[in-house]
Amino acid sequence: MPEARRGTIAIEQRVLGRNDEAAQRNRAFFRERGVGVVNLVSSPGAGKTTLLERLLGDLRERVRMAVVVGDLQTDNDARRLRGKGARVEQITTGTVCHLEADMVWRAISTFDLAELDVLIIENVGNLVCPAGYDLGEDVRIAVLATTEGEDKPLKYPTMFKSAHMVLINKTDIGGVVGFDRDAALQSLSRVAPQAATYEVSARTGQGLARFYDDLLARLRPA
Ligand SMILES: Nc1nc2c(ncn2[C@@H]2O[C@H](COP(=O)(O)OP(=O)(O)O)[C@@H](O)[C@H]2O)c(=O)[nH]1
Ligand SMILES: [Mg+2]
Repeated sequence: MPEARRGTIAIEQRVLGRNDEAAQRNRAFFRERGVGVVNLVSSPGAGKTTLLERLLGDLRERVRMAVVVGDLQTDNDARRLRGKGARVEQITTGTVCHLEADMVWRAISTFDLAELDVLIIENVGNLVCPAGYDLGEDVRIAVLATTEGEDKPLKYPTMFKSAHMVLINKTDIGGVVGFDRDAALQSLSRVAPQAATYEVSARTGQGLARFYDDLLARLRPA
């Protein structure tokens, strides 16, 4: 292997190692305080914010929630999510294509965790970078929209392999865009057999009730 490439790999490993340490600190901190943490990942536009807009309303009587949302620029998503009873903090990453454990740590530094059951982190839209960055979450949810095509789990396996739950979103328009449901389910069972899969529409709410129950069960083990 060329010297320069070896050097790059060594730096990447150091960065990931530092992030893993910060993620372990986050995880211990949240566990001690009884806060369940979700890391929501997908490509841009798969429907993460739309899902959260609905979820915050649907679950507000059952759990006390807060959201940290990451984007390269703008606080558009935070503005969309405010006013639903949950505290919302936006992280703008500039040029960084994923959230890191330390960014989450800083974003929640003024949160009163005693008033919280669940923290949901909407990661930067990207099917590649966020996969390697543990944030200290309990549950990683990957969203795959029907509009992206059924082969994405095969093309971006690392993200799906690391997910506990996968949402196939935009099922309301799957027919129109020619989404091959069987092929998608097959891709997922090959690449991510560990993940529980849900077919949903964040637009209509279809399929979300079972997802909500399973998510809360994972976050608050009896
Ligand atoms: N038809 C349909 N559109 C959706 C659904 N979920 C999200 N969208 C649309 O997809 C676009 C991107 O959604 P957004 O929530 O911003 O995606 P994000 O980038 O993953 O946060 C918006 O125009 C949403 O209205 C869905 O279930 N069905
Ligand atoms: Mg969003």
